[in-house]
Amino acid sequence: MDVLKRALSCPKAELHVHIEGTLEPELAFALAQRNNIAFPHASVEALRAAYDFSDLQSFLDLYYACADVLRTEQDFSDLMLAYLRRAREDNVVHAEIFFDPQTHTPRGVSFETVLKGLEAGAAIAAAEWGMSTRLILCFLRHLSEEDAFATLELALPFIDRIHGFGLDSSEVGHPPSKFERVFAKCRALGKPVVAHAGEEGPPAYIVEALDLLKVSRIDHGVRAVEDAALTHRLAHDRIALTVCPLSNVRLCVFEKMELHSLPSMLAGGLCITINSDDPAYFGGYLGANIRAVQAAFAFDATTWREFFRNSFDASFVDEAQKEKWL
Ligand code: ES4
Ligand code: ZN
Repeated sequence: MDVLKRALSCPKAELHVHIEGTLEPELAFALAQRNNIAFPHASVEALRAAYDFSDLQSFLDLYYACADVLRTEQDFSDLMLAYLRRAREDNVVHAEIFFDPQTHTPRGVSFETVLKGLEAGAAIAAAEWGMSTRLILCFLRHLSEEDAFATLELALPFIDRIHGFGLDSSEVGHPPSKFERVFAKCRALGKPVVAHAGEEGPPAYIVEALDLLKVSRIDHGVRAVEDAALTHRLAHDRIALTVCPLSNVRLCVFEKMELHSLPSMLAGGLCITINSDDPAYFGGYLGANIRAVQAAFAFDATTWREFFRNSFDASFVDEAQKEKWL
């Protein structure tokens, strides 16, 4: 079997996927109709044609607007189940999935509705296909510290059902330091924390995420290689980086896949995992990311094995479960 086929068929974990970013245009239109919402796009094709982004913000504007069709527990359940059904085709056996409560609660959709719906979809995938999932609550960094604290309060009644916390949305101008106190509280609850850093933001934001937020993984981190001391530190401490190659190209972090920093990251000895981020918006799920990376870099079988081993190793499941997968 060739390297690509083996990489695609290998069991793997996905550690960086936003559930709201798995909303396919077809489902968005179906939910708009079901919920009697006037959706501001003429057709599925017209919506897809709008997926032409110039940077992170141009994507986020559309991503938050589309999320408005998600209203009921059933909607969130359908969204989760659709993602897991699709991820399974790429041999994902475990997924640690981000959700953004602040995208929903200001619209009058309760925290409980979001959480229960996502859990219902995940429960079906667990029963039907044996898929394993964890939910990671992400704070929107363009909003205030106060807003993040209020969201954490909303989560407290359900805290046993939330595995960890993350930080996403517009990076530049919203450094990790803004959320130092929020993350201290999350860690005091005994939860692992992660943060998007070094996607569009500078390597200094990765340093802040490590030093101030005390994250156990860095989401993206593709700009880490601009700082040799940071690269050495990440490699030495085996901090996993959840890299999302198609996302980085679609959001113009790199002009084309051939210019992605993955080879430099590998040369720097970094612990890399490959992920899909917002697969409905960026041209594909994990399998498509693997194909695009392989077309650009033709990595060998050992490198791919290492990426998938890293995905289990860096996951938040207990050691006994890891042993079964590794
Ligand atoms: C995101 Cl690609 C990306 N970056 C930051 N925040 C996000 N939320 C959803 N996708
Ligand atoms: Zn992301």
